[in-house]
Amino acid sequence: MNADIADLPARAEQAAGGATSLDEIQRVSTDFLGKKSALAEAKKALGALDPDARRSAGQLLNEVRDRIESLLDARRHELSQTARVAQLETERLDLTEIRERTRLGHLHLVTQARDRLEDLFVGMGFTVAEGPEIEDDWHNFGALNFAVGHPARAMQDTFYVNYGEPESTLLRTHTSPVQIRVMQSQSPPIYSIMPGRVFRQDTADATHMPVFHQIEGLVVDRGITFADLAGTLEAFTSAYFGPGFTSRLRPSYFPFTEPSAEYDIRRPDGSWLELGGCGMVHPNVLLAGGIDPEEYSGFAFGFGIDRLALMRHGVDDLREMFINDVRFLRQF
Ligand code: FA5
Repeated sequence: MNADIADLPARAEQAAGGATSLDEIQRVSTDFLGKKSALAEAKKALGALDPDARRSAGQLLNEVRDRIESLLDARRHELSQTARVAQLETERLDLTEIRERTRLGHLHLVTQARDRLEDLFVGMGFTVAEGPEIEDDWHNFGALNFAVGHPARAMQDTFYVNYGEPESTLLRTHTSPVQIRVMQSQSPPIYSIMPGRVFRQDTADATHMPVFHQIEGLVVDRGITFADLAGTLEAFTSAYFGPGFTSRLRPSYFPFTEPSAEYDIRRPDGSWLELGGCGMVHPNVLLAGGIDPEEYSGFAFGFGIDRLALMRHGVDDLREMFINDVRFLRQF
């Protein structure tokens, strides 16, 4: 019996080595240490031995059991480590893959254009001002020298808001009313730009939207002339569009500027597009803003931001920018 028993640890080690899971180790443990194991049988047989032989055989059995238990423990530990590594591996998240799937978007073309315009003019010493999108008739028309019933009002087909007297409250048709608010809130020198959203009953086509964006510019100081206006627009054109684009001023009419001009841009393909209006601030407008036209003069301009973005990126239809097809927007 002694030889068989002394052999048990080596056999148990071999069986444990072949086990590949904690369940299999449990089976090996039952085989070698359980009630029906050779060790248990040998223990039962101890009673038949004489006291001296029983003591030494008992000691051997205890040593064998301890060795088997510790080698099974060691193998259990090894297998649970391996299982943990395997579990970590299957639960691993590939974060690079997730980032790929949730690609970051970017600012809309018009917002990009607006930010860039602000940066350019702030760099030229202008401040940025804003006004309300819902305006009263006086700021949008009256203070800008549009006479009541004057056909010039029909140049900008207005959306009226059902508030107060009929046709007294409206969605602003241009950013020019912000000029009045700026003049009322500060005294010259004024060098400000006023970007914002405007509304007209225009049918959407390649160059028109019913909701669009303008950027207004207003300079009021002593001794401002038309040459300052032309020089500012020239500097702006080359800074914003870069080489290949030129601009021209074309005589025009706005009730709030005198003289007035249209500002057109020539695309690299040779075609022209009207981007905005400009002119010397009319004395009546300075007066409405609380400024003495005998002491100060100024110029103003108002450009369509959407059309600026259109030109800059070579898009040929304004509507493309607002359909919000990501395949289109992603290009910019
Ligand atoms: C004005 O709105 C004047 N307030 C501009 C101005 C300001 C003149 C200061 C003098 C001094 P106009 O209606 O032309 O002008 O519009 C100016 C620009 O807005 C146009 O040149 C064009 O670029 C843009 N625009 C006008 N209507 C639309 C539209 N429906 N969709 C997109 N852009 C438009």
